[in-house]
Amino acid sequence: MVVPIRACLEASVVVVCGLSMACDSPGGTSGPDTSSPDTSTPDTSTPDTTGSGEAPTGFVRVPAGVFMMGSPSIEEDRQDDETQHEVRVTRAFWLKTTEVTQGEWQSVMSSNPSQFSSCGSTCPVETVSWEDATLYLNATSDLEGLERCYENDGSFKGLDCTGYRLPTEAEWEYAARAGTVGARYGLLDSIAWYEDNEGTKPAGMKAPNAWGLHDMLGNVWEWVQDWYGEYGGDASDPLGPTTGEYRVLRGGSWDFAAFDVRVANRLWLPPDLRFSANGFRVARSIP
Ligand SMILES: [Ca+2]
Ligand SMILES: [Ca+2]
Repeated sequence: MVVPIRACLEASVVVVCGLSMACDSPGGTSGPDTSSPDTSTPDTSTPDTTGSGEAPTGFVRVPAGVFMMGSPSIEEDRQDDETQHEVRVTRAFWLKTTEVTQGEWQSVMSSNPSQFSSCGSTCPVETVSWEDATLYLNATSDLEGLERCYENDGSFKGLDCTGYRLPTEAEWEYAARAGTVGARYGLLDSIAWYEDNEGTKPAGMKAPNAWGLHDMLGNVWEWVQDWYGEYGGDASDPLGPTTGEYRVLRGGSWDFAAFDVRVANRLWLPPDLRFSANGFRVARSIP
């Protein structure tokens, strides 16, 4: 019996699969999406009047809005934990246009944990855990005199914190979609580094989505704020489960097959796990 990578992803052996890259694509079922992306516009019935500050360098303002989180039952390669539900993002926020790079990490943390350090300073930092990411975020807030968004025990202060933080899972998917409703926000080969690469690539080389965000799909998986769990149904500004064992990652990466490189796809790993396909992206609530 052939065990598709999906089965690996759904089981706790995901780490083994990822580290060894022993799980191959089931083959023939998941070629790149060559259909035109759906570019329907988001629901604008709720005027976005939140947050008017100027975005930090390298960030874009993601407007408030409403979207369908998760994937429709007809979406090819969807998985059971992608139950569609309506999410209202009631406050605009800032999101970095690229993954955090090795150079950015080095300048704040005076180290570079990346396996692919030879890729260079513009490549995404990887081999960082969720916990490592929060240390970087607090350190970055300190450098700019901003409030730390993570307590010493790693707990999150919430969306009122005005320092640097991870995007929530809902914010991440909303931003990745940028108003689109399909599996991807563009043609996969145009927007993402995914399977069959030998490592990471410089951030920002592939085409961005409609909101100017690069590599939301591919290059490195991106840790998001939330604990992993079943979706709780329609919600406003959801933060995910209050506790858990695993943190969520989004977007797929350089070594994952096309069917895992979808905006609704969810991966979950222990918050202290470091792996060469995992990085993150920075968000900030707008003061
Ligand atoms: Ca990415
Ligand atoms: Ca998944």
